[in-house]
Amino acid sequence: MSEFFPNVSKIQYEGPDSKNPLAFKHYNAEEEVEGKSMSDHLRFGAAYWHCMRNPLADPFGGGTAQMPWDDGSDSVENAQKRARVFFEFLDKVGIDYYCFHDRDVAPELATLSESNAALDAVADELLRLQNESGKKLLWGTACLFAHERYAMGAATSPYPEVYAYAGAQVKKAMEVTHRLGGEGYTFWGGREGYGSLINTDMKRELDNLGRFLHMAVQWKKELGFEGQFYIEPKPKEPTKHQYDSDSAACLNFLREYDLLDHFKLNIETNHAILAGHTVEHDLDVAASAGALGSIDANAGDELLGWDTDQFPTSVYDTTKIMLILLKMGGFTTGGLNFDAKRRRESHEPEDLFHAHVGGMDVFARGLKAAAAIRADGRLDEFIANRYSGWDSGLGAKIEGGDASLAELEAHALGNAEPGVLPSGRQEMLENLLNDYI
Ligand code: XLS
Ligand code: NI
Ligand code: NI
Repeated sequence: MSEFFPNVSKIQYEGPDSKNPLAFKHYNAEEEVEGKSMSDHLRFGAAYWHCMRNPLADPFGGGTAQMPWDDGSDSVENAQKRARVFFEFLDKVGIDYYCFHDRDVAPELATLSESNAALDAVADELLRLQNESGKKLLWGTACLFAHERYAMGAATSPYPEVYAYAGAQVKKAMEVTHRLGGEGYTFWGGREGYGSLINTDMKRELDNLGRFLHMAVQWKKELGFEGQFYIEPKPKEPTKHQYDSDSAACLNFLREYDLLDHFKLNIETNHAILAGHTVEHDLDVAASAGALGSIDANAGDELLGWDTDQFPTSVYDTTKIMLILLKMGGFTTGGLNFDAKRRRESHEPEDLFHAHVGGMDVFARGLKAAAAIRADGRLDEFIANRYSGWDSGLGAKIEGGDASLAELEAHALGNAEPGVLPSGRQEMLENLLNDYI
């Protein structure tokens, strides 16, 4: 069998003292943390679009990525070959899951039926590769943003013909995801938003988006697809204002359109930051609503300020993410999908490995640090103490829902000023975190 990455062998765990750049120093798939293996905690996924299709272009220059296996054509054979390259990559890097868009894995051809047929043919090859390797599909999705027909939106387009095309694409992408045993299906509304309100009927667009997602729920039942639906928030880019701008906006939309029972959120680190939040904020908002489903693991660049989709490298960030995940009890259907691309300068196939190995190691460190912080217990204890006033007396009465403003007034009138409050100890707790990082 010919190898597409002849210079890279299967990545092994060599421990923290290893100097081998293509070895794990911290990610040891079988090692148990809090009674579960690292691979079960982290459920890593690789993004087909970035690994196999991203040419690494930027606004000032074309792609640099070396893809010697790719003949650049729109043929089904070329697409199937790419799938084989991808599965060799998954095998060598030790990632169990992957995610794709319909148009990453298969070409968009002259008509919808030709595109569907190509997608089916590539799905056959993906299924064969999955069966051979044991790799699994974390989630599938439809690309409803690249083609010019979607320039003004897909499920929020002013034009019903475009809406229908988007519906057809989602129907097919869900069917293929189901056929491949996908554990989830993601909706990312790349063009669902607006550039200017001056030409936009926002209420109508949102109502139509709600209808679209209800149709997807209906089709899911008909298909017998039991995977989890996700919505992925992002505040801007490509549109100026995207409807799914952050966790809170998504949750509000899902509640308003009676869809909350059917969806969870797929939170992407860099998108949360673009929304003006930390990723832990958006994760916490989703988790508090019982709707944290999956994570698109990447990082942004504070000095650039767009969706740079970099690989995660900060142990501090991954520790905070893992603290939230462990507190939630871990993923069920979701995982940590590296929705990240190499820099334009990292154009060699080998760089794909360096990028993912680093991302996996930094999450393993975050997992170990978070578990150690939880075992130490002082952070949780501090927070529990800080809010302990709510556990009895006045606090418990308020939280029990039986207090009125008149009672609060009576309490405040009958008691002295709350006085000097205990310190929030932010710096002490930040130091505690750093003790484990
Ligand atoms: C783009 C999004 C996209 C989704 C899938 O910014 O992150 O890659 O994850 O459509
Ligand atoms: Ni994403
Ligand atoms: Ni992104």
